[in-house]
Amino acid sequence: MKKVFVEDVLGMGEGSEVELLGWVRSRRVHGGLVFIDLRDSTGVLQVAVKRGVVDDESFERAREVGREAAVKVRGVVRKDPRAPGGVELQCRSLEVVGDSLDEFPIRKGVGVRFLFDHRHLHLRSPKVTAIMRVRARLVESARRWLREQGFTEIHCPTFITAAVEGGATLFKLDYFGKTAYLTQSVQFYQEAAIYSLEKVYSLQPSFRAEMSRTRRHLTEFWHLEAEMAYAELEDLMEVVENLVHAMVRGVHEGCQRELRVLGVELDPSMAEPPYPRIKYSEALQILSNKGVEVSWGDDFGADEERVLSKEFEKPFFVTHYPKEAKAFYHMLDPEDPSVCRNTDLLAPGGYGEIVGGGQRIHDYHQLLKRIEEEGLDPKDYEWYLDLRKYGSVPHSGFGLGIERTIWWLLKLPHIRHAALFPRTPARLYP
Ligand code: NSS
Repeated sequence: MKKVFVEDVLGMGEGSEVELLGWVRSRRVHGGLVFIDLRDSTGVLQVAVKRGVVDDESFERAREVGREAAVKVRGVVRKDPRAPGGVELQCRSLEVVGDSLDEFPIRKGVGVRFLFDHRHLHLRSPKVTAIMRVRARLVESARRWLREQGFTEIHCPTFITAAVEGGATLFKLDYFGKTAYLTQSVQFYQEAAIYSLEKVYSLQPSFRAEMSRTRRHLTEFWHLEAEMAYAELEDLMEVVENLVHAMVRGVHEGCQRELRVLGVELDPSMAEPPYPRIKYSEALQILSNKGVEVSWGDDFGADEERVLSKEFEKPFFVTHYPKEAKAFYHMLDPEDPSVCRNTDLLAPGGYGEIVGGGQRIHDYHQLLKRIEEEGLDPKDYEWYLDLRKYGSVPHSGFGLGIERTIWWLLKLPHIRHAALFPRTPARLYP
């Protein structure tokens, strides 16, 4: 008999005979009748095991089987309005493929810390499964869109020797007696690659040694970054808004079932371009009107971004941050060199930054000056400076946090729910 999935069974006619392989999500015994909720990668199905209908061994196995044991079930499909999904499987035989040796530790009512201590088992929950499916679809949609726009995917190193986003958040490690770090962003490697490939993107982990215990920080996150030759800030914003829209549409089209499981209503029109564009100075004004004072020159933290982004219905760009708020590589605005031609994309409704990027300094002398002004050693950035010596062109790029984006789209209580095995200052296990 051909193995079928729960999803297939839900669409089958009365009387079909099937064999399913799955796990026992729960089991209820009512005298001569045992109900098993059978879970596989596609959903949950109620299986009714009745004494007399199945052989005695199968009935005993069903009565005794532990939660999360793996089982093989043969049976007949019956429509039953009382069953979840309107369909029930009437069991003909049940075999245990892999029993549960102990009581499955995940139970209703255990706390969040317990769930993440047992993340390796928690992953079996239909909600986590749904989040991981959304994540896969989100990434797939991004890749497809970037490929269609002529971007080439590249893969960059993780061991590095100098900071991209400031020394304070570098993870330091010993590299055969030399000091090395884990990358915060592959941006500089992408900047090297645009001189041959012109439009590139990467999707790989970035690392930040940030002790911030917020709902939106991980120490390891998946970073979707892209870089384009001959692109200025305005071109970049267009790419970002169209990409985000394509990602949201992809999830909406491909994940209806998952969104239902998660109880999330996703309206792709809220991500339809164009997105509002405001300058940092205007953002300060909005914040001030809301009673939040930020001194000129300070970057926004989680609190400021929460207040600011509650004022918007769509994602929105904040541009032209003061140079002291941002990294040295940002191009200064020729009309007002106290600010950069950079942008952050903030998600509405209190979520805040999901993308950071902008136009890069492409002039050798200006870049050298900014490195020196920031007190950095030009020797550490020799190869990066070299790129400005040979046919340098205006260029721009950005980085989008995959977990941040999922956190926003699915309205998760904390970013850690968006990662299979999250890494935060307090969590390195499992
Ligand atoms: O620091 S960023 O704002 N910008 C960069 O790293 C640039 N070098 C990217 C580029 O232009 N190629 O980080 C970009 C995004 C940010 O908007 C977040 O969505 C995400 O990366 N990010 C994080 N996600 C989770 N946890 C942490 N700690 C984190 N830091 C950044």
